[in-house]
Amino acid sequence: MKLKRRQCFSNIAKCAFLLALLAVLVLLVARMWHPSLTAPFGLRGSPGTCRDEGDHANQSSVEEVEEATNSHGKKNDTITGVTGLQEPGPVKTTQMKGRDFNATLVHGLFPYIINEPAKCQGGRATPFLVFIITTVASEVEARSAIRQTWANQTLVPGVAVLRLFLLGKLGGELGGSQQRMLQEESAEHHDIIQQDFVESYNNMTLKTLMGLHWVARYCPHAGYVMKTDSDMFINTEYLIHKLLRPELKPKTNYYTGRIIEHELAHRDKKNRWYMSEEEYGKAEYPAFCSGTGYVLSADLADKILRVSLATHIVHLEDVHVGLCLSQLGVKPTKTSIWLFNHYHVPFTRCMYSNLITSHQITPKELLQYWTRQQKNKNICQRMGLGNL
Ligand SMILES: *[C@@H]1O[C@H](CO)[C@@H](O)[C@H](O)[C@H]1NC(C)=O
Ligand SMILES: *[C@@H]1O[C@H](CO)[C@@H](O)[C@H](O)[C@H]1NC(C)=O
Ligand SMILES: *[C@@H]1O[C@H](CO)[C@@H](O)[C@H](O)[C@H]1NC(C)=O
Ligand SMILES: *[C@@H]1O[C@H](CO)[C@@H](O)[C@H](O)[C@H]1NC(C)=O
Ligand SMILES: CC(=O)N[C@H]1CO[C@H](CO)[C@@H](O)[C@@H]1O
Repeated sequence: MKLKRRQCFSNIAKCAFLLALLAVLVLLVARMWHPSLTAPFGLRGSPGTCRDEGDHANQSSVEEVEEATNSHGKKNDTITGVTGLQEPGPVKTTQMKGRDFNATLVHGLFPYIINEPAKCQGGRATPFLVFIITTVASEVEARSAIRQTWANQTLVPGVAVLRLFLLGKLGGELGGSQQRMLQEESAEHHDIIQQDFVESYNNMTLKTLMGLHWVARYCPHAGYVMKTDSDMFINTEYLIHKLLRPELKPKTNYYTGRIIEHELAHRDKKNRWYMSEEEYGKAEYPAFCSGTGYVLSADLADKILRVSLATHIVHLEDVHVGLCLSQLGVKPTKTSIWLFNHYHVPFTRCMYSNLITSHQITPKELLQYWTRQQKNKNICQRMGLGNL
């Protein structure tokens, strides 16, 4: 009797598990064919989003918002929620012509306020992978969670990983006190770099270029660079062992991530991704990888910087990097559609063992997901879900 009941329960459990798996599969497949079907994945959480969904009859449709969310992986309300960040205003095109080219290559576009010039020569092996992570001073909790999880520099045995958080500078009184805290955090962790430009959404490209300058100048022999944000889950082991593979000769001119193709420049001033014709004249962007997480072979850091200096800087950082690379003739490399996700993938330990990025992750979620995924990663690999 006892045995029977247990059997019965275990059958129910099996059934439920299979059904759940099936449901997830169906959703994923549906998403692939018709992204808007599963909009809630991309549009979870924040109050701003609910409002969008509530009266979207007269606003941008959920599909439009989702599409916008997907194209760059950021909702238009995320940035205004961040304390101290200036809201997007009119963008002044940052002209690079007329700058001292050589001096800029050496010193960076702006003076460093916090730098870690010797971090790459720390005595350990040449870094295989450098994470450059955009963040703002107030995101203390996110940086702490990231240090303990995917950007742990000693996570992968035998593979040297470096982590750098990228920051601009906040003005005002709040900026002053945050700056002091940031200096302390930097003294403790040695993983922060900051340049003297205004911390704002419009200056996101300057942040990425700071990270690329750091790699080109202080760590030119690194293998790869991954640019990502502070609200991401990254499966570092998958990225290193299954995609980049340290046992192979490092690639050059390599660029990959969530590829966005045939994206039109938004000409509506109210759009979060508004792009004036002065800033970018053509209708369509060349293929680029979503700024939520893209990987470059480290040789591209210097090349992108040089192209940026020779032309001008477009304020959408992922578009800018894509533009520079298209000028260099470097096309994004296609990978499995499941690896780089610019939306929040619903958590299952096996799903997260077989992806590289998932977006809109709170620090609390990151710690939870990480612990659960790490405990189960070997089981999930054996289940052979790697090709999903
Ligand atoms: C910049 O450096 C290159 C090579 O090092 C040199 O040929 C060139 O004259 C320099 N340009 C200026 C403006 O200093
Ligand atoms: C980083 O990972 C190593 C190996 O798993 C672990 O021993 C260490 O505690 C981790 N560091 C942090 C800051 O969590
Ligand atoms: C950065 O952004 C602010 C606000 O959007 C702008 O005023 C400033 O000119 C930008 N550039 C620099 C170098 O700070
Ligand atoms: C976000 O979108 C809403 C409506 O879709 C708009 O009113 C608001 O100005 C936008 N905010 C930003 C920062 O672009
Ligand atoms: C309140 C609001 O946003 N109203 C707008 C609804 O849409 C029409 C047509 O696009 C606009 O003219 C209204 O201003």
